[in-house]
Amino acid sequence: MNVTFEPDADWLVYLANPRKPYYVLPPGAVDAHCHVFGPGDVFPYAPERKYTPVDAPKEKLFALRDFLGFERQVIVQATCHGADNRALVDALRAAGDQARGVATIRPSVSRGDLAEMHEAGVRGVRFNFVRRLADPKPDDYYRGLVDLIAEFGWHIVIYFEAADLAERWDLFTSLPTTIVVDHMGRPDVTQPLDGMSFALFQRLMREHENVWAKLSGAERLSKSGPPRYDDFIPFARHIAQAFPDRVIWGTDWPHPNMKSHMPDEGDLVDLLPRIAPAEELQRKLLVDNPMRLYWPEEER
Ligand code: 0GY
Repeated sequence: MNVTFEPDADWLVYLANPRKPYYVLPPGAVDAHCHVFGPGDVFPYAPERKYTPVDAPKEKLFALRDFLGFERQVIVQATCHGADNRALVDALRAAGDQARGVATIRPSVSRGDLAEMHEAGVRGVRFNFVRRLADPKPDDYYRGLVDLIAEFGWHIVIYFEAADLAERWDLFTSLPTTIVVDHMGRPDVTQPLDGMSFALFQRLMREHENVWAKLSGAERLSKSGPPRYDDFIPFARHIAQAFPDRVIWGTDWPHPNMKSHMPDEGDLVDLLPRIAPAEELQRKLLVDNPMRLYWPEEER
């Protein structure tokens, strides 16, 4: 029997008709952070989820890709699906070579499941330390998962609150793969760029060449708000200029758990030339870097 899910009462739904961005994306641009939700009656939301969204199916995601001018997408397993990656795998199979994925796994995952996900286009796992999204586990739990993915050459995406970086420092700095930090480690953008918290994140990147940053999340982190998200820009630009070969960017569609407003993806894409003013930097952020990580030469 199919189950119907009632979305959270305060759930904000993605815009049906975002505006066309003024900024023209470079050929081959990759949206390196987006999600699919359900549909819940086909791919049920996980019993342990912390929120129930409005469905955001693959067809809408692909239409947004084409509308904005992206060529490829990296679809990241959302916590509302727990470690049931069926909706992700379904979207990856439908997108073919135009998408890669980042999964969530548990220690009980079988080698066969991992191989199937790899074949569908999964190239990484996500460790989520944000308490309102997932229950945190001891470091050894994550180390066990690292062993499981080793033979597939997958990398690790980590999502955490800035305040929690110090506590997980030893774990993060001992992970053996490329590490991609979601939304730049969620800095408090009302603080100065050289404030203690963001300084620690910059140290993480400076001292560990395997650490990359996703310069996404303007709509989540900004206090000044849309459409320009002015307070977010210096943080993203600073990281882009300091680590031009280790930054990627994504829309974060369909923007789970937004409470203040629902962003227009046209506005988000138009932040890109402000984050990366030079054309060469834009190409690295949007094409060269995500391609190296998700579509390496040997797979093209
Ligand atoms: C994001 C951010 C959030 C949610 C998730 O997987 C998720 O549920 O990542 C959030 O609520 O901050 O990147 O989508």
